[in-house]
Amino acid sequence: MEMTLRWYGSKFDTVTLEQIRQIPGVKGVITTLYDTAPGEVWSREHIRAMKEEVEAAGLHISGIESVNVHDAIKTGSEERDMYIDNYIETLENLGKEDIHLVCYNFMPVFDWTRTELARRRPDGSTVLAYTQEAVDALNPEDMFDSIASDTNGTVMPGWEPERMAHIKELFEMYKEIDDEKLFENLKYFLERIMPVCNKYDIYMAIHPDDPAWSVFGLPRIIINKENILRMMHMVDDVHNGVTFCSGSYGTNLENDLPDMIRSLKGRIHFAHVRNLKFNSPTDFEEAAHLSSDGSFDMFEIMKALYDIGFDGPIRPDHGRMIWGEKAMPGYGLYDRALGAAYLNGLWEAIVKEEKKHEAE
Ligand code: DNO
Repeated sequence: MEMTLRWYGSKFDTVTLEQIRQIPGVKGVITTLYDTAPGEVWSREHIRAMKEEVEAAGLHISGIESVNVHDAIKTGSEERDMYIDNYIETLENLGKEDIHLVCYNFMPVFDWTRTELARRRPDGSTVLAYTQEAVDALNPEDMFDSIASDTNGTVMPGWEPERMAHIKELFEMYKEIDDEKLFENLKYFLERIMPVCNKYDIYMAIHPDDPAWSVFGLPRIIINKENILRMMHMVDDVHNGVTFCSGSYGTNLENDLPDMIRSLKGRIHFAHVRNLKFNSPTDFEEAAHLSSDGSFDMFEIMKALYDIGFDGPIRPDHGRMIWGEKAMPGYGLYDRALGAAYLNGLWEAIVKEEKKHEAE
């Protein structure tokens, strides 16, 4: 595996490339052209400029998170082919710039959903949190207002104001879309992009729905082992792969994370590893990466990744806000750096232990 950190670009991120470079073991960043809208073609010049900036700081681009998929593609509307053509052009330009990993999601309307961006934990840190009761009491527009008022002045991915201005229209577009239709539209999209992925060896890595169930009555399909295996089989190409995100699949306590990882051998191209603390099955908050701070066994997650021979980029995921840092909720420097160091430690121990066994 390769340890990386997500970075939103110098115009948007409070964390600098120079800081990222000093996190032990981190040489790669996962980044994006944050000021492009879903559906827009990414020009080669823009991609190259981003690459040069990262490389000038002594790092490299390990992958893109995300190239977002336009709602016309997700809903299968008349305009979808035009937007898929644009997506293909973006993939071509990324391939020509030697970028081979693209994370994306197929979530209707909202990307990830949380009901609090700064819940205080007993140690004084603040974290993102979710309660189903709070979602049930909100309508989707209020949800956006509550997120927007709590972002430390940053723009949260998936909650861009331009996008949320159209929320009613977006809901209208999904009126006829159920899980089956969404699967069909995903298949159509993947079948059209696979040739370009094969040509440039680009690994597509779908991000799970977060939380891993339906919110506001919208369909959600990338939520469990059964569905994700269905997706792998329906377009059976190694370039059709997965971002294994422990914090997203883990929202549903019925998901056995190490077992899911093992069942996806060869198809996990990117991993987000973080921990959650459950107060009840429908109330969880994000925790430090350390197993004992939350509800997951992080050793078992890393061990499963090791066992399947995972060699792609991995990144610590959302961190807590600690030590007075002001940053995009979940994406400060300090706690993610602690997370990277901890995950590197687990990995080193697993590798050395396994090598010792092999030598015996
Ligand atoms: C949130 C992230 C998501 C993720 C997208 C991938 O912090 O995990 O926004 O990047 O769903 O397309």
